[in-house]
Amino acid sequence: MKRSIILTIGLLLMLVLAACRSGTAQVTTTSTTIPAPASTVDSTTTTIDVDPGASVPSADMSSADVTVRMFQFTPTEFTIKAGESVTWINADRIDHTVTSGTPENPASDFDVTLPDVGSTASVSFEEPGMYDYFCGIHPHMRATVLVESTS
Ligand SMILES: [Cu+2]
Repeated sequence: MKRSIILTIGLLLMLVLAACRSGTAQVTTTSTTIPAPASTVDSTTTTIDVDPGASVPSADMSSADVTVRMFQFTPTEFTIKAGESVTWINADRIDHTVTSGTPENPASDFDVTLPDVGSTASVSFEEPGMYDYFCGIHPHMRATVLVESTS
């Protein structure tokens, strides 16, 4: 019986201690506002336009035969009949030229400059033949005009 009394007292003491502890314990309600994480920002609405054509909204590319864009003549081979002309349009924001021949073997048939975006130049071809040309500023830009006989 003695042992059970001690146990009971012990339990009572523990209960009292527990009651005291909970009584003195301060319940603090924290109202810290957690900012929304950055990951909730909707990144799908961000549109990156990589279309190089968008940089030239005003130039009418359809009026030209050959477009000079991204350091390339397009198409690289253009065929006309003798007496017709070829029109180039510059879709880049830098100067290009349309210079006859090749950098290694320049010709003197034509040499026109396309200053800045939207500029055009035309060359008429009277004699049938194959006319290589390049850009005098960027010699890796090369293309050809094929002039067919009218007969
Ligand atoms: Cu060029």
